[in-house]
Amino acid sequence: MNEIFETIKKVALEIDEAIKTEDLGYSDSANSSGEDQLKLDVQSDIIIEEAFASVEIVKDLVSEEKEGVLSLHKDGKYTICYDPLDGSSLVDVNLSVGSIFGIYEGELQASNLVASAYVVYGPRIELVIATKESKPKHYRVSKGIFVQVGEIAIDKKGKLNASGGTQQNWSKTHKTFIDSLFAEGYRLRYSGGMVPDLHQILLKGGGLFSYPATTDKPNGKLRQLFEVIPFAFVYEMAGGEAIDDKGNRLMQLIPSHPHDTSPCFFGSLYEITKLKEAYGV
Ligand code: P6P
Repeated sequence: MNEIFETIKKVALEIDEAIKTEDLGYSDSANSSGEDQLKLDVQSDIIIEEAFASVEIVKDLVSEEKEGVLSLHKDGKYTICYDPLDGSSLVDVNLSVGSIFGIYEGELQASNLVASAYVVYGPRIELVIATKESKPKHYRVSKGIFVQVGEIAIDKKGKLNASGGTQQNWSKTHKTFIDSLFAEGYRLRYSGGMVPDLHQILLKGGGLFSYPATTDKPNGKLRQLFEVIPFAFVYEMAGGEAIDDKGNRLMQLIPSHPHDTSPCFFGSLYEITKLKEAYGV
């Protein structure tokens, strides 16, 4: 699997370069979720697809930016589901964005995730790789090289509250719960970029990231295979929890379509326990 991680490092540097130099305009297409595609979305997707085309252990690719499954090597072992540039619309206001990778072996479902990784493109390029062997490993680019700077362990209780979705479309239960955290002194930290928002909670003492079911998105907004499940694995391996609005572990998800979404909550033990009480699950 190390060849996959080295390829992720390679594409991260190329995508970061594209972010800094490419046209920020919109392409004339939309992705499978009906979202307008930035030229950067398409460019990042091409960078990843071309890089993995030469990695023979990769059987298939599933991209947020493409419908269906792209077959690469029939004798390959792993399927990589990825969001090439999550939050790309934030680039034109110079906020951090990211790439997310889920590495699956067998059927595309959470129980078959064998590793995940994400890259944060911000003031520094950072990479987190989660496997079953250890706490997630945290890397930072120094002079063009990814250097490990530590392992990630989330505190049992935090102070950050990243509350996603349009508030007027939240359920009363969710609104009451989120307000109860603020009443306890939690601080709002939400940029609209899943990758930096979740990275911040992991590194800054814990808390809660929530993207609930809403009236406009009753199954949530975030995609199971290449956003929700990869981060659920990172959070669980860091000692946190990751559940849906029924209290089920996100690591039990079985998508019926590659672009299925799920309500999702990622966080420290205290906040997830409090959420289960509030939701009665
Ligand atoms: P909202 C970015 O478009 C994204 O997919 C995630 O990165 C982010 O967490 C979410 O959507 C933000 O959605 O509805 O809160 O603006």
